[in-house]
Amino acid sequence: MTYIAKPKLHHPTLACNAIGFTRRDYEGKISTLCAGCGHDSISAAIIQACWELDIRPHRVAKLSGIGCSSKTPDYFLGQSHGFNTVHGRMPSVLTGAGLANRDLIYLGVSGDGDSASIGIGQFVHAIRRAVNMTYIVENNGVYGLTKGQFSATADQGSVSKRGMANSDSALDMVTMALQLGATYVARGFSGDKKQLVPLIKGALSHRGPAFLDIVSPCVAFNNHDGSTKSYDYVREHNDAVNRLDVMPPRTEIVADYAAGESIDVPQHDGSVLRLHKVEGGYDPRDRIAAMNLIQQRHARGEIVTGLLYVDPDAVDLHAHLGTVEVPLNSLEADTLSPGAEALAGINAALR
Ligand SMILES: Cc1ncc(C[n+]2csc(CCOP(=O)(O)OP(=O)(O)O)c2C)c(N)n1
Ligand code: SF4
Ligand SMILES: [Mg+2]
Repeated sequence: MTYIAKPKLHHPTLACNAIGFTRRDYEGKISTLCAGCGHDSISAAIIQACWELDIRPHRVAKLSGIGCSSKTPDYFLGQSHGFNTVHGRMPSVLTGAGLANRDLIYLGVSGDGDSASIGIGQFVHAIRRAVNMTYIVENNGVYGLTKGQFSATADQGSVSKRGMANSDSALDMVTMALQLGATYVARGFSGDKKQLVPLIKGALSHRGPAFLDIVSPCVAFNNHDGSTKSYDYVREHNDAVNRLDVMPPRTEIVADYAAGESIDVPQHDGSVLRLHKVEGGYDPRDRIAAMNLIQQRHARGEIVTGLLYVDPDAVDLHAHLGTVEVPLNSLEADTLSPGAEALAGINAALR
């Protein structure tokens, strides 16, 4: 694969975060995607979110499948762990890695083709099993890398670049994630960085399966009239239900809002998600209401964005399985092999 390394030099006055890193420390190689591709904006938002959260890059494991979207982990977090899997297989590799080493922050990056077609089974089971991860689908409604065929998320009736209408029903990954038990579900737009960065920060701070569907226009194959994933269409039909602030642990939480206009949702790591309501009365802690809202607005041709659902009491796969608190590779021989006496006890209990 060809790539262009970024020069390491940077301006000495660049701002540092609390652990002394500049934004440059969270960058990767120079992108080889088409100029204007939405996926590059998402990479920029991931870089900004990790910098703002003071995440140590070596604590992140970024995993992806195959596609333009799945290439993007090469363009951010160059000092993090990375695994570019086979097409559609990112979720199972991430599940295994997460079970082996619970100390890392898992970031899965995929495309609508990678996750909604060949990898649909993998996506379904990773969410259903409550794997602790941030799962991003960079959704452009086409297989960008293989020249723009409709993907399973392309809306019925939307028109291809060559003028053909899509006759198949669309699959909505947000509704699926809600039904499957994801405990943090959001939809964003690559063209709205102000909304996107907090959504990614919230997902990275969440313990449990966090799913983000990010509409990300493909300028080469799906940015024309008749497409429902073009910049113009999304800008005209974007209906944001809330605005999110993520306050890291140890931040003083001051009430700077009128009662009833915001909701604070504490997370396991001590951070707090503060949701400023845009839509009167919308409460993202109600899963059924979220599903209803998405379907109602979809029927009107609108794209609902924002934090659509969060479960304040989320638990993850480690909690379900009762796994040990430390990474498996740090377990000593006497823990892994407790001896003949302990084994005899276990056997006796099974008789
Ligand atoms: C097993 C297998 N089947 C098919 C392909 C061809 N292929 C490469 S990428 C891709 C789809 C990518 O679409 P998406 O995940 O939406 O990514 P995008 O390029 O749109 O970001 C396909 C079908 C492949 N690489 N491997
Ligand atoms: S083909 Fe589409 S998805 Fe791929 S890099 Fe170009 S604009 Fe982005
Ligand atoms: Mg795609």
